[in-house]
Amino acid sequence: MSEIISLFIGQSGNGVCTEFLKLIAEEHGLSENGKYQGDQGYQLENIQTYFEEQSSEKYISRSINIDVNPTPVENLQDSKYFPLLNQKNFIKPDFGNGISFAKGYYTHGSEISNDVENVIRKEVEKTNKFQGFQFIHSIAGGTGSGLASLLTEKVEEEYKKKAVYNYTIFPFTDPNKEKNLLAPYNIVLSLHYLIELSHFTILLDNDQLDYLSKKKLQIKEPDFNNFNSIISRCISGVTSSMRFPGKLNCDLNKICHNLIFFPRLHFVCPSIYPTNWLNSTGDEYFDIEEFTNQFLNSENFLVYIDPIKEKYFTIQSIFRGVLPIGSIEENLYKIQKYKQIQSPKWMNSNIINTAYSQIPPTNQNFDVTSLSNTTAILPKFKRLLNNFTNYFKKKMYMKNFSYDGMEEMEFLEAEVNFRDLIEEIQQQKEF
Ligand SMILES: Nc1nc2c(ncn2[C@@H]2O[C@H](COP(=O)(O)OP(=O)(O)OP(=O)(O)O)[C@@H](O)[C@H]2O)c(=O)[nH]1
Ligand SMILES: [Mg+2]
Repeated sequence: MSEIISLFIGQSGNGVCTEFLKLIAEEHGLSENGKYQGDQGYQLENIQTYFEEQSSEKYISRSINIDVNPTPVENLQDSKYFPLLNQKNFIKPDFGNGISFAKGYYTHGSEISNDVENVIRKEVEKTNKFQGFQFIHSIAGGTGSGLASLLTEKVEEEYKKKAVYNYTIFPFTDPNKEKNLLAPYNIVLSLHYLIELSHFTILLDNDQLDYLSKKKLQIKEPDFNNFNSIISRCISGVTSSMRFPGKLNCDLNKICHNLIFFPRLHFVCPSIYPTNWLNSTGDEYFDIEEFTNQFLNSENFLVYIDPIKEKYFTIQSIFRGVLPIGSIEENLYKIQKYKQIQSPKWMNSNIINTAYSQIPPTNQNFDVTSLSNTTAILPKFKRLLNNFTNYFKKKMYMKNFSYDGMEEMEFLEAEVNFRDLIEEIQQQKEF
């Protein structure tokens, strides 16, 4: 039993919270009021991962909900599963939106970080075998960028050796769909912190979530709830093998160990399959080869990438359901042997790690969530750096940051650090 504390930050983070809670409550057999009503022993075995038992078979989630504009946290009340949230862990002062990284990190951060740290400490004290923190946030706005960076820094300092990982949402590429003009700065300033502090960062983007909702889930006009339910399925998939019985189970530290060779190169691209799960139980036609190849298919990624000519450092795949493990392993072996995926020359031949949970997601027979550490992220990173540099060389909107005490030097450092990271990944691609 090892517990994970979730920090949902800003509008996006709290948006994901609703969908995530619904999903994991169902998986563990909890009613809307947190009462256990399931009938499968495995549901309770590791329920402690995300839930605390308050009284006999009554549970509450290990979550902390934070925003400086109280509306997203207050909107959680609309969720059927609201009673499962710990309202003592709501931090929702009314400062208006953050907008800039500087407000989130400095101005609002200094006002509320003590309160948040106290709440975190109390949550950690209630654990027996604490494994780490999962942050869920976007990095386009001020709160999800600045405040989430500050809190990532605080927990990394205080809880050394515990896993610190971030589910990080990138905005739409189309500037007309992104209301926050400061997003190009907020994104790179956050990445500067995530490079140094996050143990692994799982990249998500709204362009690709929109694509998946339309093409795979056949939703004509998807909204954030649809995006957030896809994200939640990924989070649940990542931790499924530590929550449910199976083979080769792995906890967060093991996933991190399997995926990350160079501490700075920890930005991983998630994929899930089947991605059309709303319309299918996934059992109409099951071809093991087709199934195991799916993590190479760019259509199943939750971040827009084109992995075809790219290199993979490592892949962690977590399979769910009663599956022919021998055939899967054999097929993965063939994929590597016949070089269907390329990796840097220094890598050993086995770059795909697997974990198996016998329990599939609710209403589904099988599923696989994969995390790929790949150079395919380069075009996206280069574009983000370019957007930042275009702004910065003209010193656009700098007053929004200097007003909250941020100096130009910090922008320069962030730019250099992010450029270095891109070069480090590029070098690996050429190896
Ligand atoms: N996937 C997803 N994206 C969202 C959601 N809500 C907002 N976004 C996107 O996230 C970005 C803005 O981030 P927000 O989470 O609204 O910002 P914030 O962290 O609250 O920061 P401030 O409001 O500036 O203080 C924009 O690109 C939005 O399109 C959501 O529920 N899910
Ligand atoms: Mg906000």
